[in-house]
Amino acid sequence: MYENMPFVLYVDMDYFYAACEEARHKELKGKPLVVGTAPESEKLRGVVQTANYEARKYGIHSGMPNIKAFDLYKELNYLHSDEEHYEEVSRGIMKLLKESGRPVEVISVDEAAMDITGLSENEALELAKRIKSDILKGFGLTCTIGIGNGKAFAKMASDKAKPDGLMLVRAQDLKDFLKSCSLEKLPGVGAKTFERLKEMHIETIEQLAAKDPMVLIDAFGSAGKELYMLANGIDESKVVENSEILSIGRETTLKSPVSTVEEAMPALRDLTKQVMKEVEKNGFLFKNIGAKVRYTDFSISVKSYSLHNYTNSEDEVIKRIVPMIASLLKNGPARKVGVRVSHLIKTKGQKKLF
Ligand code: DCP
Ligand code: MG
Ligand code: MG
Repeated sequence: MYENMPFVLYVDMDYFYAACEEARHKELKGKPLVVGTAPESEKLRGVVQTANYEARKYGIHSGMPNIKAFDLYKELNYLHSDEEHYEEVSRGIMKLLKESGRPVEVISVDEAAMDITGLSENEALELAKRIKSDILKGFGLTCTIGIGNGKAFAKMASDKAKPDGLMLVRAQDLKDFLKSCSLEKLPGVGAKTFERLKEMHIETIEQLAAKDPMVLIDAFGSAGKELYMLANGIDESKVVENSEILSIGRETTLKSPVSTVEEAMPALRDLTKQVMKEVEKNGFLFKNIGAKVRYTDFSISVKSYSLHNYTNSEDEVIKRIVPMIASLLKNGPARKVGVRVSHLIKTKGQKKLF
């Protein structure tokens, strides 16, 4: 069974947004730091996007309201998130990984899987150490690398070894490794699935592995089969090479909060133009259009629309973005709006198609 599972090296950056900030604000290194959604002047109103490990010691974590984080630790250092900067750093890291010449799948802004099938375990460990040291030298950032047979298990190893870690799960140790991980660490087990499984009296990966797969398929459809396979140490999904740019987005703070899409139109047109400029520069086509608003209470909502065909049409973006923003504004006035395109493919040399 292992011959169908790629040997995978999985990189996940440590406390990524906050680490990017520490790298350019050296005075913050070693002090508890949170990066969050609200500007510094209104920091009690937003949400924690990530916390460095010093702040995590106080129980602060992603998704927690800032006000709670400051309750847990009053002297907390706080910075407003600068996602464009983190995306730029991310692209640099992904480029570095691709320089290995091996297939790299960019999974998220701070995660990537590399297919290292054919390498011995020792060669894989050597490569991982080199990558860790190159990322540290090049960007002043630490990461954790997991290595294993299958993307899912390499990712779980990286989770387990955090921060600044390196962990190889040998094929013969995979079953024991899975036993040592809690159920919610299995890729595909989100909060909802976790609750459903609990109702079915499945609380460990071992219990999931022993379940009749038909029962899981009845409850979760094809995702049930996937869960059963993963729990039994089988992950045949391939590392699919892609661009280091997963999406292109721009957002802007409005001069005053807007309640209707008409008021937001000048900003939306401008943002769309900026996004399209970047799309053209890279020779991309896209298939997904996303709208984002940040409300006056600093909560964020997003919506996205998937097209049937790839495009690079500005009109198409405007046509889809307007109803999405209008619908988001029904929940209240916004002080920030954003436009993003994703599911990108490269069409080098191709001009406008539509
Ligand atoms: N992020 C966010 N909102 C969340 C979770 C994450 O904006 N609720 C952003 C900030 C993170 C980045 O995504 O820095 C990467 O997410 P990870 O889950 O990989 O978490 P970190 O890299 O911050 O920490 P870790 O060291 O646990 O990987
Ligand atoms: Mg991370
Ligand atoms: Mg991550």
